[in-house]
Amino acid sequence: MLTLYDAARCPYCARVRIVLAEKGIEYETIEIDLDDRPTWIYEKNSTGRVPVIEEDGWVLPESAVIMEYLEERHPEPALLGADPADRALARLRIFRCEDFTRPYYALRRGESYGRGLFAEQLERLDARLDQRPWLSGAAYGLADIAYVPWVLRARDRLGVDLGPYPALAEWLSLLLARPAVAEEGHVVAGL
Ligand SMILES: N[C@@H](CCC(=O)N[C@@H](CS)C(=O)NCC(=O)O)C(=O)O
Repeated sequence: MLTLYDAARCPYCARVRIVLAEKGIEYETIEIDLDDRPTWIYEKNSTGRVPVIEEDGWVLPESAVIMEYLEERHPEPALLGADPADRALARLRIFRCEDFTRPYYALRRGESYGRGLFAEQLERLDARLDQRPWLSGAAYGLADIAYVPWVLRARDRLGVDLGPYPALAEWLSLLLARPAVAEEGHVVAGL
């Protein structure tokens, strides 16, 4: 049985929860209190951060690495495209996701420049999604899952209006039609 060291409010954990749900992988959750982390979590991950997964005593941190591990260990349903170019593009998007999340955190911290910087990132994402329906390439996959936790939290926790970004809003509604992502919507609603 796989164990996920998890925190409901953590968007990085959300990535892993969504992949686990998409693939129908059974797992147990150990909820970590981010305001009062147990010291033993440093034995699982030297940074003390979640998510971490554990299987038979083998531990793996880092959401992007965990997503790819789950994809390789449980290839069905596929969340990386068959075409190497699509796979590379999805990895590039995930690799550069911090360009998107840094402004999100600036906005969340209430920095004066946060709103403008995050709006720029939303515009970029919207323009991309206007050209192709998925961040992962020809089909829904890991890159979409990598971004959606922050988009959901921006909309539902920070009150960001997605109206000015129609392609992004459409992408989000397609994602929310998937039970794995809808479940994450409920998690965010309960935060
Ligand atoms: N690069 C890590 C980031 C994980 C991360 O920052 N998790 C946050 C919760 S959302 C955390 O554990 N924060 C505790 C801390 O920074 O001390 C990943 O992708 O898994």
